[in-house]
Amino acid sequence: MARSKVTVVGAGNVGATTAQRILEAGIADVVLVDIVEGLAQGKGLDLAEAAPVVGHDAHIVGTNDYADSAGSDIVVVTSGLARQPGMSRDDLLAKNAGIVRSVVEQAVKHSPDCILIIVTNPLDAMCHVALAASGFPRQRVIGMAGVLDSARFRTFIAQELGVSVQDTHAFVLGGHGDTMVPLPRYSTVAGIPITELLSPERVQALVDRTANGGAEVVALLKTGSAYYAPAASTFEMVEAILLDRKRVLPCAAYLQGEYGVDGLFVGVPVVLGAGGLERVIEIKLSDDEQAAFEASADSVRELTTKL
Ligand code: NAI
Ligand code: 2OP
Repeated sequence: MARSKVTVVGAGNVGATTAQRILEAGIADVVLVDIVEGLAQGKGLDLAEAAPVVGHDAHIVGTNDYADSAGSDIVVVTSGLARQPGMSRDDLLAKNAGIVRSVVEQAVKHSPDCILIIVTNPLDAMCHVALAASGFPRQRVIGMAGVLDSARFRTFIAQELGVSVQDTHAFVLGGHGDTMVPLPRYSTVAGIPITELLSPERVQALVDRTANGGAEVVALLKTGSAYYAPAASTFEMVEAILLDRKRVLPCAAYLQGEYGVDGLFVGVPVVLGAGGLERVIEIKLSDDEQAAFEASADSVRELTTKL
């Protein structure tokens, strides 16, 4: 059976690390595309030369030409500018919208049946750009943010309680921004809500740290933003789709009435499988949670209006 094919656009930190994870899992051949001459080719060659040591047979091509990406099952879009210290995700809006639009137009020309996973920030707004530029149904345009935000929440819960990250589950809804909505009630350690295990003050501290998780890494790195956890999160979505795992993951999805929101990308739990976004899962929110979710949706709407 032929291996699946995944194109990763943007051979920067997130893109190249995502390519590495896909290759090392051996689940797809990867085409790495960048606009900078030689960058994707150089990283592609380097990744290919790691294969004998790692022991996988997946192929990697680095290129500036979308023709090489033809027939991809998934196209991951990471191209764009990353946040610098003091720069909000929203500052990136205009520049990255132009990049995402042109990348998606070129990619879907060669892979009309692909599933698009958008990573470029500001995430929810870039998903709108990709949906419009591709003309795809919502099942095939999905944004990566919730997996990352939940992973951060899980890390902090595990560190706080001295338990394995494996036994933590966390729920984060809303846009990928400062208004994201971590849901402590649905965040658990081996099924026990963290609200039973931690004081309200400690829960709030972890929630705040999660909402600022991206900025915390930017402030430390000073020259860019996080990429190991973002790449691992993107990989989890790629794997769920390629292996038709029906994983329930928080993703940016184009809502059509769910959670009382229509015509907007917002982070919600979805089922990811071979069909892409196969189902949106609606959970009952308390009045406070619904209000926070709506405030987060409003901030996404504000950005998309600027587009
Ligand atoms: P990076 O600067 O390391 O890589 C971006 C790459 O995109 C560069 O290699 C650049 O040459 C390339 N690029 C720019 N314009 C292009 C075009 N028109 N066509 C093809 N390639 C082009 O940045 P990094 O750290 O990889 O981040 C990438 C994006 O992902 C940023 O917008 C960042 O904010 C976002 N991000 C989103 C996350 C999320 O949770 N959704 C998490 C982490 C990053
Ligand atoms: C992050 O959350 C920058 O959105 C990126 O790390």
